[in-house]
Amino acid sequence: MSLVKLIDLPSFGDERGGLVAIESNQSIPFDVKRLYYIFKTSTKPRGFHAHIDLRQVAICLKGSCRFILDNGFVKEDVILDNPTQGLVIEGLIWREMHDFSEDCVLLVLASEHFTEQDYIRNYNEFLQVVNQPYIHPLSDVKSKNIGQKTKVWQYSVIFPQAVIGENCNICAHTMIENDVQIGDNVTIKSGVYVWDGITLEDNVFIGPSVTFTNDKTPRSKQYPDEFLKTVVEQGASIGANATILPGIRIGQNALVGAGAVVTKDVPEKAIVVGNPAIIKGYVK
Ligand code: T46
Repeated sequence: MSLVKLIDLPSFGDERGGLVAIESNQSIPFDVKRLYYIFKTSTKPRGFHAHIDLRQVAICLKGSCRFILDNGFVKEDVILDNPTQGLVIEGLIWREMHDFSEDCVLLVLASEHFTEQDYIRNYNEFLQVVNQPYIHPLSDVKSKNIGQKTKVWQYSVIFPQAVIGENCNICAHTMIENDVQIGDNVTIKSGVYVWDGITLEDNVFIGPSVTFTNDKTPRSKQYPDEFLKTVVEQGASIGANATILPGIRIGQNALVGAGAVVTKDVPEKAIVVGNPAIIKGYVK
């Protein structure tokens, strides 16, 4: 989706001249609490900040200027030179204004009263905020070791010592215990419990309701000194409902078929299916 959101303002111009009518919550998509205008502009650029909560519509009443909008991943440019058009700026967007014409008059309608606390004026700080992990409010996440851009969805429980890398997707209804290492770009679909002793390396995909285990002889209230270690190596994928018995290594880029019961190590790039899982071939 483009960062540049232009709205056409209701315009009633006729042979007598132009007339634009602006109304809160109608032509403008929020309650306008403040307006300000920038005029007698110089060639110096302005802006260079983001807002945490503010929604704004910028309208160039006279002349022109160029906005750069940046969400931390992509940057887009737009020239404002039309008083019947408004640029909506909302969400965490770094904005810069350049190339003001001498006669530029820029009107900005804002959803909140002025507060300096709402500004992020340092670009690195902005990038940190944009990239911070997204933790859904209905999850229970105790770990502080969660990488940038990782998303944790509803009803996920993450224990305090778990380590999770960057850009992972931890879907709803999952649990991740303490002695767990998860690399970058890992996807864990819903209904997966990642117990103590399990490592998922970078780019691993764990399908829905995959079952991991960590004890060959489980007895209620009896705990081994250490749980058996399972490692899913880089780029491996495990299909829905597969069961991985304890202490197993699944090799790089291997593919485990849906419903397979994996009872021994899986070599690199092997495709395994069935119960007990056997090698059906190798990925190219
Ligand atoms: C934005 C872009 C498009 C106030 O006291 N009240 C106000 O309502 C405003 C807008 C500014 N100020 C003060 C804060 C600064 O001490 O005016 C001074 C200049 O503001 P700033 O340097 O932020 O101006 P610009 O042109 O760089 O940015 C402005 C808006 O501040 C900002 O919200 O999105 O226009």
